[in-house]
Amino acid sequence: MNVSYDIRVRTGTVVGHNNLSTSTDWSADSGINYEYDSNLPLFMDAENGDYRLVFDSQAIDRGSDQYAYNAGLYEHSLDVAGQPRFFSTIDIGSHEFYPPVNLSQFSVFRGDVTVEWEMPKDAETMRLSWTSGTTMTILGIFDADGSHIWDTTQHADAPGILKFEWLDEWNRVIDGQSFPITATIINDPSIIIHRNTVSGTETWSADKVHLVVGRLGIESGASITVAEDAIVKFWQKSYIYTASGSTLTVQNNAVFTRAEDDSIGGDTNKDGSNSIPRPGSSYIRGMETPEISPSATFKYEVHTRSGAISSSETWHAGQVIYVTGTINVVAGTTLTIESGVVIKFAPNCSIIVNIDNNALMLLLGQTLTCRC
Ligand SMILES: [Ca+2]
Ligand SMILES: [Ca+2]
Repeated sequence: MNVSYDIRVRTGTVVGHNNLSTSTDWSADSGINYEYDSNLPLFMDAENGDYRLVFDSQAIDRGSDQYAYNAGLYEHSLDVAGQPRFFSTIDIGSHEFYPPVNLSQFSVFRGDVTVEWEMPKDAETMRLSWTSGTTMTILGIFDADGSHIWDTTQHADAPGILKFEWLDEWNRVIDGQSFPITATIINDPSIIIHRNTVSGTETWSADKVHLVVGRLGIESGASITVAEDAIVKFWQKSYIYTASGSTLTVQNNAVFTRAEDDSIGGDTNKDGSNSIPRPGSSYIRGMETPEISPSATFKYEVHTRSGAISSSETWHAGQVIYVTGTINVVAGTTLTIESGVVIKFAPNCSIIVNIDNNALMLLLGQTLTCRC
C-alpha cells in the first residue's frame, strides 16, 4: 500500500488477477480486479503493521482459489498467522479472515456443539439460528460476548446453515455482519464419526458406517484396523494421516469411498440424492505404508503417476490412475492392477514393462484404460 509510487513498469506488461487497488487499469487479458474504496476499512491497523482484515474488509473472499493453487498453495496451506489459508473463497492479502466466532465442531455437527463469539462494538445483540430446508430455528439472542451449548439432537439429521447475525438497536442486521456456516447434523447412531487423532488401538467394524471428517491422524504407536467388509466414507477434503510408527490395516472387502456415495452404506451425508461423489485425492497419506488387502476397494480415489516403479505395488479396485509421464516397471518388479481400476493416459504416455528382466505387470481383468 505504497501511496507515493504505485507499481511502475518500464517495458512489458503486468497482468493482474483479483487485485484490490485504487486503479482497475490492468492489462486487457487480466482477470477480475477490484477498485479499492479508501473510505471503507480494509486492515486492522495498517499504519502499525497489523494487516489482519477487519470485519467488513473489501478484501474478504475477493481472491481466486485457482490462482492461489497455481502459485503453489494447496488446500491445507496456512496464512501468516497459522490459520487455514482457505476459508470460503481465499481473501486478498496476507491474512485469511475468520468471523469472531468459535465452534467446537466443524462441517459435521453431532451432539452438543459449543458456540463462542465476540460482540463487535457497534452491535447490540447477536442472533444465532439454524436453517435446514425452509425451516429456520432461532437458537438464541445474546447481548454480550459469550458461549452457548447447542444440542443438535433437537433437530433432524440434515444439511443446513448455522448463522450468526449481529443486530443493531432496532434489531436490523448490521451491514456485512451476517456469517452463515454450512454444515450437516448427523446424530444417526449407525454412523461413527472419526476426527482429530487416534492415539490407541481401534477396530472399525462392519456393522457401522465410518465417516472421516477432516484430517484424522494416527499417532505413533497407535493403530486402526478397518475390519472385513467395513465401509469408510470421507467428508470433503478429509483423509487419514499415518504418523511414523503408526499402523493402518485394511482387511478383506473393506470399501473406502466419498461421503456423497449413497450407493453403499446409505445416505450418509443426509442430503438425499442432492450430491454425487466425485473423484478426489488419496484417502490415506503420511509416513507409514498401510497394509491393504487386495480385495479392499478405493472408490473415487485419484492418483497421478509417472517415472519408475522400482518396488512392487498394487493399484486397487476403484482407483483412478492418471498416467502423466511414461512409467517404467523396472527389473524384478511387479505392478499388479486389480479388476476395476481406471487408467487414464496423458498424450504420449505409456507403461513400459521390462519383461526381459523379470519385471511383470499383472492385469486382473476389467481394467478401463483411455487416452485423455
Ligand atoms: Ca475467505
Ligand atoms: Ca446423499
